[in-house]
Amino acid sequence: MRLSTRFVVSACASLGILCTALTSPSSAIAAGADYDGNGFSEIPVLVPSAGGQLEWKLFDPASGITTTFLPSFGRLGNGLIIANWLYPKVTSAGVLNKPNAASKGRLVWTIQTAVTSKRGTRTKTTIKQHQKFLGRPGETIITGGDFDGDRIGDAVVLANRGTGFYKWGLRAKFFLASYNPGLNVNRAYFDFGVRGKDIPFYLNPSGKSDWFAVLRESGGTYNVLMTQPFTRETRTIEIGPLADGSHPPVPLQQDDGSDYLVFWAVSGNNTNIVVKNLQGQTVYSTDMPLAGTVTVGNYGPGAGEEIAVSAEGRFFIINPITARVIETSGPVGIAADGININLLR
Ligand SMILES: [Ca+2]
Ligand SMILES: [Ca+2]
Ligand SMILES: [Ca+2]
Repeated sequence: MRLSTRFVVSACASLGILCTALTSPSSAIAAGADYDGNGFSEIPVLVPSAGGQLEWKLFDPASGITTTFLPSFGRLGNGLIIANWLYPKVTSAGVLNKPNAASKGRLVWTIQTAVTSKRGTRTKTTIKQHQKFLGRPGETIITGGDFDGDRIGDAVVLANRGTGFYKWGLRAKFFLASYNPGLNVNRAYFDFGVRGKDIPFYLNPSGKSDWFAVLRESGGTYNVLMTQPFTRETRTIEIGPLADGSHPPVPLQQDDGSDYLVFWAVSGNNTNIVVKNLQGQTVYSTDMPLAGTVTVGNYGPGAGEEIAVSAEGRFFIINPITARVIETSGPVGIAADGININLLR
């Protein structure tokens, strides 16, 4: 049984472009990626130029409308750090880059937020960019989670040192604190999960905050182990066997704020999707007729978040509660969402 890594986007190959480390997508307490704060998620679709720069388009699957969000931000080979870094309801675009001259060996975190204001009939959009340095090449960077429950995205670095456990370094209010001098970045470190064996991610089992989580294989079957870093509460879920090539699970938010887990695997020209509740029971499964990328967000009015499976501008939007599937078309590029697990070497 082999799990594929979710560190590298498979959509790159289908674009005919060599790309090494652009992160795979995947949402938690803050729904998917909501750039205008209206409660529904847009799908960021990153379109690489011949030179490798990325144009950020926003595809709204509910209306079918695509807008250009950022004409040029980041490039192929960057990681993605899309999260509600500054505002509880508005998502910032973000890229993670290798160290530069100023960063002293640390990874470079850059976010851009577009704030639109209306005065009379005129609309003005201001783009703000913020940059910070944290983590090193070879360390896993997890963004999109909200572990202290303030609805602002928290940064996590899994350090490459110490014992055989992942050392989770949590920085709550990571970007926000830079602009609020009175605000302390809450730093904390926790040993959790076996380094190099368990697959780290996060989920929200309570509706209150995200928990650290790992997927652990044992004799062909899987468990999810999770812990809340502040209360130290722990829980284990028996998942059972998974398909060959399964991607690590993606949290899918329900209306009460708690998550289901989405497992997915591409096999031939199909994407197989299995949704499990936190008792480990399968609540929905389907095969979509394209070899696609899976993203998660609140893409429509049906209960909870939806799953998008997309490739080459074809998008299937699936609500696992109502079992309703909608096919629509959008931009061709690399579809992303607000759960980003990065490993830059
Ligand atoms: Ca929106
Ligand atoms: Ca937070
Ligand atoms: Ca929905």
